[in-house]
Amino acid sequence: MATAVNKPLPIVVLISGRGSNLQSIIDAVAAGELPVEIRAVISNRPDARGLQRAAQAGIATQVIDHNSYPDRAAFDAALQTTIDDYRPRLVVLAGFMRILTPAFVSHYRGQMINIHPSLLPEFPGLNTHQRVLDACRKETGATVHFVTEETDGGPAILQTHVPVLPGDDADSLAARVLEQEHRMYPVVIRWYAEGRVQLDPEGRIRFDNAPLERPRLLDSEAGAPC
Ligand code: NHR
Ligand code: GAR
Repeated sequence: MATAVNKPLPIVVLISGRGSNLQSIIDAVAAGELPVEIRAVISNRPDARGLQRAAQAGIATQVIDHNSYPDRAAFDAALQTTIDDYRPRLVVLAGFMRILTPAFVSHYRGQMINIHPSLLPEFPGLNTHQRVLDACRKETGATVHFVTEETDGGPAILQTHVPVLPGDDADSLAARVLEQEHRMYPVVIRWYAEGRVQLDPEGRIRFDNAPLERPRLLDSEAGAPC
């Protein structure tokens, strides 16, 4: 009898720029570590470098330029139509820089995740690393969360802590956090593909069929102390 093989999870990735998080997903799929099929990469910016990364990997690309639409609702409607043509089961925001309307978010409820470069709920929004430095924090990190109406306010699935070091500027701190982001996103997408993580109807996360009281931590899973 043939061995049963689960179908890969179809996903669409939304980007606005460099696309290094997209690359970490492409690389994990290519390495056989992530049971997903990236159906398309969509950018709101025509010049996003991530579009070249996608094309290089043989993935379909689309540009929905927000400047071509009169308002957020019209942009989101066009984005939604384009995404749904690919029939994804998960939408992945990877450095996507446009706040999404409640109508769009509710269409993908429990099926859209974001990675944000701070320990949410601290430092949501833009210019994160400079604000962490200005607040003299000794620690920052990154968070993968379900997307809800509240920007960067959805329930957190996975966090990683990263030290702020003497002499850091926003660029050096961003680079240290980004290294962890590149480990985190493939892990969470795999959990989702395996059905291990989901958003329940009350807006709480279930992980391995139990309520998740606090975000998982990547380093504790790697066996590090604390
Ligand atoms: N949309 C909703 N509804 N909920 C979230 O949690 C979202 C979201 C859209 C994007 C990513 C987020 C981040 O990780 C994200 C999460 C952009 C802005 C922003 O202010 C804020 C948060 C995030 C992304 N964008 C400006 C705007 O007016 C535009 C900035 C620009 O184009 O450079 O949309 O940090
Ligand atoms: C990443 O650090 C991501 O967490 C952050 O932007 C960078 C995108 O890099 N996202 C946001 O700040 C969203 N507002 P990438 O394009 O190389 O993946």
